[in-house]
This record gives sequence, C-alpha cells and structure tokens, in this order.
Amino acid sequence: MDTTEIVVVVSGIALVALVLWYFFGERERVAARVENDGVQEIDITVKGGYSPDVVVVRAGAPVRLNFYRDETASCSERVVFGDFRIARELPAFETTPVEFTPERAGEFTWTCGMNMMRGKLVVEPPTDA
Ligand SMILES: [Cu+2]
Repeated sequence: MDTTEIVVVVSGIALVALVLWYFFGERERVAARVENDGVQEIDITVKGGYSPDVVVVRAGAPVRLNFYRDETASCSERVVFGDFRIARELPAFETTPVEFTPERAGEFTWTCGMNMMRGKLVVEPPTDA
C-alpha cells in the first residue's frame, strides 16, 4: 500500500466509527443520586431526546426519574418503560416523576410513545452492604 491508500483506509475507518458513535453511542451517562429516603433520583430533560439518556441505578431500591418536558412536540408527550409496564403522559413544561423499583440488574430501554426517542436505564447489581 502506498500512502494514499493508507490515508483512504484510515479515513474510511474513522468515518465508520463516527457514524456508529453518532447513531449508537451513549450520549450522556449519569448515575442517579441517592436521596435521604433511599430513593435513587435523577432529573431528565425531554427536548428532542432525553438528557441524560443513559441513567445508572442499583437494583433493589426505588428509582424516581423526574422527566421535565421542555417542548410541546407531540413526539415526546408520552414516555414508555416497556420492561416495567409503565407508560406516562408528560405534560409540556412540567416535571413528571416516574417511580418504580428495578428488582434485577440489566439494561432497560425507555422510549417515547412512538418508539423514536430512546433512553437507557442501566441497573447494576445491588452492592453488598
Ligand atoms: Cu416520539
């Protein structure tokens, strides 16, 4: 291979990596904070997507996700946690808490009502206390 070929191959790989990152990469990964009452709480802004869109919690303790919907676009008017059989309406410019207790570790996707916008709840095994 001469230099030109190497440049083409390397930039091709870089482009593929960029595309993969853009479509599948984790945008923002945040651990929930634990409140005094033992609830794992996090604020999520809903605006053309979820921010943060990857939330890390522990199994076996209640979770409270406060969705603040900062738009009126109908896409985001509903949030669905299929694995937990939860669907909530999110009124515009209001905070809607979604509460449940993940009993087991794993990765659980949540979506908008149309399955377009996505977020991921990463449930880690409970710590041995
Ligand atoms: Cu949608």
